[in-house]
Amino acid sequence: MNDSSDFAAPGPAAGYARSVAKILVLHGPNLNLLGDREPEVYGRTSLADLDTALIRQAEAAGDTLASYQSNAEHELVERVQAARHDTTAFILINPAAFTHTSVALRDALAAAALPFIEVHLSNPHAREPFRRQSYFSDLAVGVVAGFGADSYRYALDAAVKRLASA
Ligand code: CA2
Repeated sequence: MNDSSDFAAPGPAAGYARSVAKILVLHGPNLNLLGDREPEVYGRTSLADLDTALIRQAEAAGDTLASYQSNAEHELVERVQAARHDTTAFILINPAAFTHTSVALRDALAAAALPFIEVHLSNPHAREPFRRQSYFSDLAVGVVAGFGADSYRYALDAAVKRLASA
């Protein structure tokens, strides 16, 4: 489990007419290894550096962002359940291997009824056939895949825009 600091204080862009939105980023199993193993597939950015960049990006847009990584399915389910009650407005999730296996995490997101974007570093459709099945894509607002760490950046940009127009 790897919890970022609680929702950070709003950045300089805060104070505009719309309210500050809380965005939660969830990282699934083995993503704690980012930057350390298989850089040819998953890139050289560490999870800590990725989260720091996302927090800065969210704050620059006047929102706040917290992240959570776990290798355990039930911990991710519990974090999604908690998001129902902690004023999270939007979720970015890379379910990692649970993308292709987890009905439990899918059900948790459906029950939370919070908008979410499914994010992948690699393009699962260009890999082994078993990665083409996702338990999340049909519930997601959108899917961003194949751009390495930039996949998260693009997804956060889309989330911020959607929250601003909500
Ligand atoms: O491309 C993605 O983001 C994936 O969600 C990554 C998962 C994989 O099972 C999905 O099919 C696609 C695997 C995450 C493993 O993360 C590692 C990171 C660094 C080194 C080794 C594994």
